[in-house]
This record gives sequence, C-alpha cells and structure tokens, in this order.
Amino acid sequence: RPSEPCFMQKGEEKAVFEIPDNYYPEKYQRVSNAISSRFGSDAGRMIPIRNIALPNLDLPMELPYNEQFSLFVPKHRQMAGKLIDIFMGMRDVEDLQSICAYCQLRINPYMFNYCLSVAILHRSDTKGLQIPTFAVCFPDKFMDPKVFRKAREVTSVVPTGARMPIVIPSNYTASDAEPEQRVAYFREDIGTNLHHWHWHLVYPFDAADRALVNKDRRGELFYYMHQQMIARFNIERFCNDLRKVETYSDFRGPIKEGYFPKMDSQVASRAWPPRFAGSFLRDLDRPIDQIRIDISELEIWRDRFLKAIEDMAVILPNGRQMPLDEETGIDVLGNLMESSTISVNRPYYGDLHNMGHVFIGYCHDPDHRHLEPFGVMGDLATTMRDPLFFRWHGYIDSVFHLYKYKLTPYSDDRLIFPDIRVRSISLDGKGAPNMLNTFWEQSTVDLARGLDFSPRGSVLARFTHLQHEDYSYVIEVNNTGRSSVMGMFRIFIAPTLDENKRPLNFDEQRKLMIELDKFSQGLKPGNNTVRRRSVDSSVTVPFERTFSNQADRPGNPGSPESAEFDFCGCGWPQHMLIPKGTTEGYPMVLFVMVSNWNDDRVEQDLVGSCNDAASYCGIRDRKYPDRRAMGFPFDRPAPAATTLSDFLRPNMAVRDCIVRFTDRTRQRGQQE
Ligand code: CUO
Repeated sequence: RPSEPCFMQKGEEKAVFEIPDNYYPEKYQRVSNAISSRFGSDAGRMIPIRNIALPNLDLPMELPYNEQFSLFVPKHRQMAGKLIDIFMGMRDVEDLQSICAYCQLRINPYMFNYCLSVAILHRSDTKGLQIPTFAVCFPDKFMDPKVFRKAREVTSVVPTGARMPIVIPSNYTASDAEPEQRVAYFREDIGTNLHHWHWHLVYPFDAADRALVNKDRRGELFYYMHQQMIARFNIERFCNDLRKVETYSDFRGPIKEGYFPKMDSQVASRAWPPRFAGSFLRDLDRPIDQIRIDISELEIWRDRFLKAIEDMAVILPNGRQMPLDEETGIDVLGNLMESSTISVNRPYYGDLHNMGHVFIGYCHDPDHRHLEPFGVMGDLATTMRDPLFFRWHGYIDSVFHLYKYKLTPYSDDRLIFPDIRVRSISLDGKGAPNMLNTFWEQSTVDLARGLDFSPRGSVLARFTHLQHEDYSYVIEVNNTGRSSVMGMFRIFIAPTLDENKRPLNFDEQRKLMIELDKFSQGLKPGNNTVRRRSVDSSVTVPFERTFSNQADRPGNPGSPESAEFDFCGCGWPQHMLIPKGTTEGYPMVLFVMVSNWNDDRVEQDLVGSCNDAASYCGIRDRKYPDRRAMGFPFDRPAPAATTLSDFLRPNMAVRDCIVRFTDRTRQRGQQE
C-alpha cells in the first residue's frame, strides 16, 4: 500500500509524507519522483520525513512481505520482539514516523501493524494517539471476501456520495447441517475477535523491555480472560441446544470438527486453508518457519504441568522447586502456560498453549510440502472463528481448574462483609421485569482503509450481530453498621440448567458464572438503593469503541474521526454482554456480592488511564484494580455447597431471570 498507510491520520485535507529518496525500496527508487507527484499532487499538506541513521532491520525483514504472520510461531515472535524494540527505542515521534516510513514497504504488513500498535500503546509520547482499529486496516481477517469483490465493483462505478452499504452475510461459513454453525454468530463476531486480538496486543509475548511483557498479574489474566470466553461460549451453546465444549487433550486422536473459514488474505493473496473433519495432528517440520517439533513434546510439557499441579510446585531452571501458593500460583502457571518471556522455566515447561495453536494451525500441511500457510488457529485475529479454539482453550482452562481445586475453599471471613445485607437484586429494562431481551442488529463500518485497491472515499459494509436491550441493575442493600462504608459490587450471571435441562450443581454452575460488572459504591447506614446501567459494565467497551466507527451516528456519516480509536480498545464488546438466550426464554440466575472495598482495593492513581473495561483487560500501566483472585468468589470450589443457595451469605443475593431472544433484525439506532 504505497499510497496511504493505514495509520495515517485522516483529516479534511489530504496529508502526504515526503519520504527521503533513499527510503524507497530499490525497485521504486528510480520512480520515486513519479510516485510522490502521483500521490502528492492533491495533497493539502506535506509531512517531511526525517532522514535518520537506520537501525539494523535484518531480523524482522526475514519474514517475506507477502507471507502470513503469526505470534504463535516462535520465530515470528522473535522477529516481532526485535521490531517492537526498534519502535520503542526511537528517540521521539518524528524518528518513529521516519522508521515507519522506511519499514512500510519492506516489513510484512501484519507484523508491521502489530509491532507499531504495541509501540504506540506503550510509548509515553504516543499514548492517546488515535489510530484505526485492526478490522478496518485488515478487514480480510474478519469477513467474507465476497465483500471485497463487491467493494471493488462499488468503488469503481458508484461515486462516493451515492454508495449504498455492502451487506455482509451472516452465517456464511457452513450450512445448518453443521451443528457448530448455530454458534457461528459468537465465534465469527467481529467484536469478539477484535477484543481477543486487542487483548494480546496489550499483553505482548516478547520484547527486550521486560515491562512490556511483565505486567501485573498477566498470567492470571491470561487464565481468567480466556476462562470467561470459554464460559460465555458454553452458555451460547446451551442456548442453541449444543453440549458443553469437549476439551481437546488427546493429541493423537482424530479431530472431529472441520472448519472452512472462507476468507482470503489480501496480503498473501491466498485463501485461508481449511481443516477437514477427522484430521490428525502430525509432527511438524517446516524449515520455512524454523519449526521442528514432535507431538510427543506437547505431551511431555502437558505431563509436566500436571505434575507441577499435583506437587503444587514448579521446577526452576536451577533444579529447585518453587511452591505454587494461593496468592501467586495461578499467575506463575498462566505465564508458564501461555507462554511468554516471563515464564519462570521455559526450557522445561515449554510453550504448550502457543504450540497447540501452531500444531492445529498446520495440521493440513505439517511439512510444508504443499507450501500452505497456517489455518485460522494460527492467527490471533482469526483463531476464535474455529470451534477447535474453544476445545483447545477449554483444555487449558481445565488444567488451571485442577490447580484451583487444590486450594482451600474460601472461609466465611473471606466471603462475608459484616453489617452488609444485600436484600435483593433485580433487572430493570424495557418490558417485563427481570427479563433480558436480545435480537439481531445491523451496524455499519467503513472499510475504505483496508482496501488497497479502492479509489478514495468511504466503503460502508453492513453486518449483523447479536444485541440486547440496555437495562439497569437495582440492588437493595442494608448497612446495619453505624458508619458509611465502601462496597465492591460483583455481578455475575449463570445458567440454571445443564445441557440435559437438569439443574446445575454448584461446582458446575460456578464455572459457568460470567462476569457482567464490578464497581465500588458508598453505602450509608440504613437502606441503600444502588442503580447501575448495563452500558457502564467494567467488562465491556462501548459499541463505538469496538468498531471505532461513527458511521451509524445520525447526521454524521463517514465523519473524519470514523474508523479511529484511542487505543483503549481492549474490552469485551458491549453487544455481546448478554448471551443470546432462546425464543421461549432461557432461564439464568443473576448474582451479586458486595465485598469490603477496603480489603479489595488497590491504591493507585487512575487519572488519564484506560480503565473502563478492566475486568478482562486490566488497566493500562496500572495494577489490576482488585486484590481478590480474578473470578472471585467463584474461582475456587466450595465442596460444602451443593447448590448456589447453599453458597449464599447475607452480603449476596440472586435473582432468577429470563433471556428472551426475538428473531428479528433491527438497524442500529432504530427503536422497537
Ligand atoms: Cu488468546 Cu490462545 O491465547 O488465543
């Protein structure tokens, strides 16, 4: 894309970078003048690019420009780590801009985008910089390629003002004969995939600056965020008459699920390879990716994890044992499992989770004889599309749960908040009380930046996603003490029935508790009514942030700010906060616990930080804002409780509710 880098600020006037001649790749150097006059002739502003002493880019340039890039592939991770270091090490923004101008035509675009995104997110002089969301730079990773063919047609024939949005079909990857298709709306949702991509951008695997990798409770958040994704997916499955995810742990057996992504990579000009039902993992030997590894290695790592949990201790490189204690054990395990460069013993525990993605991603061409790239499992932006993603992460989750089963159940003094009684919780929204309403919604994104063929002007695409009516929680709390206190409100929701429509026992149900919100609130002596809106959830980012798109705002189509966001983008999409439910009404139970904020709080200054989706993403440059274990109070078993009611304490309350799905599609902004 020699014309407009995806990161270029979009304004009223066209701005064009003035690139030093020696920055052009050799093949363009002779025609550099022609190129700059072609793209600069209608420029309102020229931005001179500093000619700097260039750092050594040999390592990141080893990845060919038109290849796929995967953070799961160790070699790619190293190359990206180096490029991140280079971007982080630039003296100021002008130098960063300069090195980017140099890299843009030389470095693999996916790797370039990833590394620059990580750098912009972490450099002190680029915080708050508005950049377009990934789905808009690389729409090919998120949608049916037919859209691009139509876009080509539209942009070459129809003038900008008269362009109608292109409709992206929903449910285009399989027919109804494939049961897994019933939850494709979750797996293939643009927002859930963006959230997942963004999470990994906030938590990079590799960089010389350890602070980028070694973030507060990173390993624990790796466990918790993915655990919640699996729990959410399981609930969607129940709503669609599917059984719970079967964890994937027999690396030698056939893989039941096939997956045919029906996407094209615009950079590699290739279709993403499918996986046929009944495929097997095979030993990998792909010199091109510098990967040579046998399945037995995965099994050895797996067994070492199981042994560590059995012993409640991990082995350090010096041969000593490090106990897995109840405070930090999950964090240590998460870092070992992921794994990133802060694993305490990578040589011994290996790279289990990442290599699982790699083995699955390459099972169609394990020795590269067909010159095929990886399937969607090999890419962070696409991996969630594949049903097997949830089986693989479901397995990883089950290993973390094994550890949690070893911990002592929470005692009353950790659960109870003396003087605080939660009288009730209820839902207040449109329609019947304690009813959550879901439906399909159509929204619009502008894809223009991600289409390298398009003449300028917006290319709107319309896609369908799940949505729910906004609602509020109403919580009645009685403070029997004599002074005001601060309470930490923890709200979860879970199904009440299992896949056979039998009541869930507590141990199963707690693992299906999905977090909806967490917030603190002062409680005066006596009765307090606390109201909290669903749109303020600590789990989600607002719809506009997910899509970074304001094309739907009335009177503001394709405004200059559209398709840009300030990089606080990590967060579960608000439109996926509530599971789909069923047309008859799906029974769930809402739970609230008020714990003592004085025990839970983390002293820190939050001014100016991104903190509105902290539950799954943490807070940029800060500690995780809750001292309790992530998922508290449901992260540990409570053998004394057979049902949720057995578990309840005076500072907790539940409410049965119904999630009703209406099979109609509304336009975003349209009222029922
Ligand atoms: Cu997020 Cu496997 O860590 O996909």
